[in-house]
Amino acid sequence: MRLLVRLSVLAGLAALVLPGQAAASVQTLSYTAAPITVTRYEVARGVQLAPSPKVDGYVVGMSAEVVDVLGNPVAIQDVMLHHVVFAKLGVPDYTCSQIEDYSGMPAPFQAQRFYAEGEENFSLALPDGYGYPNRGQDAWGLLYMLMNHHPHSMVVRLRYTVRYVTDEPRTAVKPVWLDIKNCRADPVFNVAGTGKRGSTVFRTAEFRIPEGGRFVAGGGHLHGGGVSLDVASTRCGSLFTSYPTWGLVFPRPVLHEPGPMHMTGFADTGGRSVSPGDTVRLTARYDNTRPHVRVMGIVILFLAPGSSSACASYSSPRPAPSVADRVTVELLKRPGGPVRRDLRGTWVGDYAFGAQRVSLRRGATFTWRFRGGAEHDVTLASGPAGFASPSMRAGRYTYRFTRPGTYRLFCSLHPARMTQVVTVR
Ligand SMILES: [Cu+2]
Repeated sequence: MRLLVRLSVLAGLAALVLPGQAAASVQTLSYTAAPITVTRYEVARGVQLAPSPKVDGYVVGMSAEVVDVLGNPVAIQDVMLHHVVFAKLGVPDYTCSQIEDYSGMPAPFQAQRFYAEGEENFSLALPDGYGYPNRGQDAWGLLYMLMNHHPHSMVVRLRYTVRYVTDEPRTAVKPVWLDIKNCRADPVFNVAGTGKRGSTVFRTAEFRIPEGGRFVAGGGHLHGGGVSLDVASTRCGSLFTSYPTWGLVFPRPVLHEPGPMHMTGFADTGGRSVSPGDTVRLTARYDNTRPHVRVMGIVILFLAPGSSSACASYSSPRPAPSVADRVTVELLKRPGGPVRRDLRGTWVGDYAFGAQRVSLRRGATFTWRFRGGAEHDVTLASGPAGFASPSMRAGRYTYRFTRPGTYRLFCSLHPARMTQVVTVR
């Protein structure tokens, strides 16, 4: 929901876009969004208007990257693209518009998510004959999250390529975004990582699709520790499974657990059948032998509405086995001050934790009270069990420490400034 609210801010600005010119059939259009400053070792999040094709046509492919002010690509070792989400402003999102409290929301609170990318470098390529319809007067917004791995600030821009068809009829597709919260919250969860060797955990979310047709393309997004993402329907079983490939060369210091360098997708002219009223179930599976915090499970599918065909056995090839680097997320700042024994809680203010060194008995409950102007969170960097609070300005978050050991904690948005260590004895 937060994503939609943020994008809605842009809807009022949509009138600023300028008309362009018509051109030949399949074009490769390149756009660059406004500069973004990412401060040292920190995360930049925000929304921007995204320049878009100014004639009617169809989007048939898309990709995005981070560039510097001169237009040169920026390596992940410098500034990492956590994610960017593109949405069409003022148009209802396919999934969100099905939830009960959505129709009552004012029109600006509507934006249709149609493309997203992260560390896995997903590029959209619809199969021949299909396209995502776009009108010249449509306005796009983008929501970004970037992370700077350097001890100095950097200014970067998002550059994206749109493959666009203008004078050729295409079968229109609708983007269907599925995640483990399906519009009810930020799609983030935490894996404790306390299971036996080889154990996994999964989260599911179900969506009742209001119309039939065929999914003709899709891609997935998992974080570090991800095993698979599956989309299945009650009628046909598995429609698509996305698998990660590991091996990103990651910068030091490690500020978060590396994500996959690739996730498998599909593009399938024949499509994968759904019927009106089918329950589509998303399952995000993660390793449970180590903690994995603030992880996601997202699939974006492209639906060609129409009559549904018979079920088939849909293939989702697994990539060659690969292994992720076992990294330990470091604390960039050593927690200071006296060790406070058996505290019940502390405050989280702007760029500091109240008590930075805490010793607790096993089984103790601890509460963080958030206050201040900026959003913060408490997130496990390393320790016996994974947990993290939502990012928030106000409110409280409570966790019960049931496993002894040393919990190194930080604010995932300000890892160089906000750290805490909790020793559980
Ligand atoms: Cu913070």
